[in-house]
Amino acid sequence: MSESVLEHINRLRRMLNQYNYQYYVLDNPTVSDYEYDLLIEELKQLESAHPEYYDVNSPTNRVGGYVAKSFEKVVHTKNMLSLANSYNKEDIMEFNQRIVDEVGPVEYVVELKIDGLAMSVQYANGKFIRAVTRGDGKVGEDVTNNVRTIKSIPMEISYLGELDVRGEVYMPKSSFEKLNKQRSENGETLFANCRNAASGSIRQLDSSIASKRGLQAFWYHLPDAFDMGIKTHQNALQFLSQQGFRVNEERRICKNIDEVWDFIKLIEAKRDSLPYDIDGMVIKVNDLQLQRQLGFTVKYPKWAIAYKFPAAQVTTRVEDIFCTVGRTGKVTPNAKLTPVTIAQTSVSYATLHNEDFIIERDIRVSDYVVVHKAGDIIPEVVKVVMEKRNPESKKYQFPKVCPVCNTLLHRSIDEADYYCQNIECKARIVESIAHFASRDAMNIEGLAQKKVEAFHSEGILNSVEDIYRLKNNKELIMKMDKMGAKSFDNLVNAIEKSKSNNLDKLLFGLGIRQIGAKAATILAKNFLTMDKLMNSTVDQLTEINDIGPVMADNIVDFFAQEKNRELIDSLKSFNVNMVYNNSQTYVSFLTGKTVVLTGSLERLTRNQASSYLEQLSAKVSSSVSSKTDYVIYGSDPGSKYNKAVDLGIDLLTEEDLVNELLRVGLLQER
Ligand code: 1X8
Repeated sequence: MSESVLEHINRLRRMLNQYNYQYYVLDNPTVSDYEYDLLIEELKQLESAHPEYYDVNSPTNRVGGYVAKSFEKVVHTKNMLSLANSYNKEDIMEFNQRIVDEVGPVEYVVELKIDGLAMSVQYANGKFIRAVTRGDGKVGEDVTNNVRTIKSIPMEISYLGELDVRGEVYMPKSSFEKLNKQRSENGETLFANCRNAASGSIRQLDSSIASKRGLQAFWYHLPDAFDMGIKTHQNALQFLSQQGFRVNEERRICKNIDEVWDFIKLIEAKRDSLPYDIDGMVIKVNDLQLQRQLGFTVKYPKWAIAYKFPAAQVTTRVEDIFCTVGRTGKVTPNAKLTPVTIAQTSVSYATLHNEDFIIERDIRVSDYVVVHKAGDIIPEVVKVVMEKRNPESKKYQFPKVCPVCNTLLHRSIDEADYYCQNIECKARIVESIAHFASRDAMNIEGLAQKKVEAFHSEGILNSVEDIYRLKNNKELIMKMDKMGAKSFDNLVNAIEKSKSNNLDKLLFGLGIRQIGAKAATILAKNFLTMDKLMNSTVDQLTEINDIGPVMADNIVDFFAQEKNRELIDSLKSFNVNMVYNNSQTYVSFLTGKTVVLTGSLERLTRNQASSYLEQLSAKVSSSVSSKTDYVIYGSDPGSKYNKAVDLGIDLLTEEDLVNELLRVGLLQER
């Protein structure tokens, strides 16, 4: 008998699930990408011809595409625990002793502690139904649609009872490097480490983004194992493996605590060669009956502990201490170091933050210092190795005058930083101009720091407004820079283009103290024109959410200064745009959808609601039909509401709409 369509679809799904398992769990592909793609294509066509056989868990549905409005909160049926931490052999011995005192000598399972984000995945009737983040351990967020795109996670298992499996979603080092390379090419901010990248990917509302991030997962905990009749943790892991879950094989059963320590040392030595980041090890009592007996403290299980590797720290020498001056005039001390490698990158400089930081640690030129990466990214001096100090070294003297313009520096009593107060200081001018031209501000390509310095030295770039006069210096610029006519034209075009930037970019570019990109956007949206903002009062400013009194003071101060008002006038004379154009594209679950409004709304007028929906690129229609995607209703809705119910159209309240407008940033909280 020939196969029915449903049988055909099911056979393809089974094959593809099997191929996913072989590829992503066993790391052992059995078909070529080409064959795999052909089967996916065949399945896609059958599914689109037979929507009645749609299955959310189909292999075709693992590339994402679902765009969520937000993540639903979910209460964990069993708390997702965290573990007590330990940092050295003594801590581990103590942990063991407490257990021995209570239940006698035990066997341990020692596993790697994966540096990702903890996840619970849930199954019923052999099907994947939900994935929830750890959250605060009690309540997490439903990230099912993103987790579905991680192809090593089984969508079907043979166990038919309800199952809650816990583990870690992480980003392999190779995916992390690829992602950051891409982001760097696109001028996007880089992720600091694999964990942040994994967490940022899982928090994407559009699951097709998560699907492209190369995420992976390891599973290490089955909270119901004991109740399922499983005797040991090792057996629980084997059960998970048999069900198709990816379980880390780098683990060891240890008969006593010395074996535990040996295994820790062994893994620590090869930590860097693993294809994923780990931040330590986890030690668990193997016997589940004994785990029960040991129980919990208020916070942690008594039958497990995390061992944290020491953060990467390296000793090197301070060759010099020098200060840099930022655009606000702030003076920052830095250490020039003999280059060393920390966590795979070469480090030659470390920030010393401010005078107090140096005094507290008594850091001197020629000292040997221990350096680490704060938050695993910014190199920082931890301490001086006093035994190695040259007895003839002298305390570091913070400069009294600006290292760039020699003006006396100023430090307020309640501040840690020194400032150069000379507004003509070359460093301040160059930094301000470079900031104005930078990507998140006016985004003038070809006018980075080095160029600004060079033009400033030539005397053709002494202020922000001079940027718009650079085109009059064609000969000089081409000569000094060995720039071709084409490059010069590109620079001039980039400068011209910046004139039509939106108001928020200009506001950020002005470098008003404490006004970052986000505050600049809020100001632009609220005031719409430079003139209105320039003439605003502290009261008007603080009425806006997110604008505090300090920011408000800084804004009013900035525009009170004659030279700043002159700068704005001058920019106006060059036709730099001074108004906010709200033509930004907002992406929402309503984008591209046909929407009908009905009933009376409270927070928004009907016109406002329509206009906001149009800004989301939704089509607002006046009558309900089968083409309608959503009906948004207020109080006393009429026949349109009833028709929507009859047709099974999704209904939204005004509050749903307002929440979405808040989320995308079209509305601000009141
Ligand atoms: C967290 C982690 C655990 C394990 C691996 N990686 C983690 N990040 C493991 O048990 N192998 S356990 C754990 C926790 O309970 N908080």
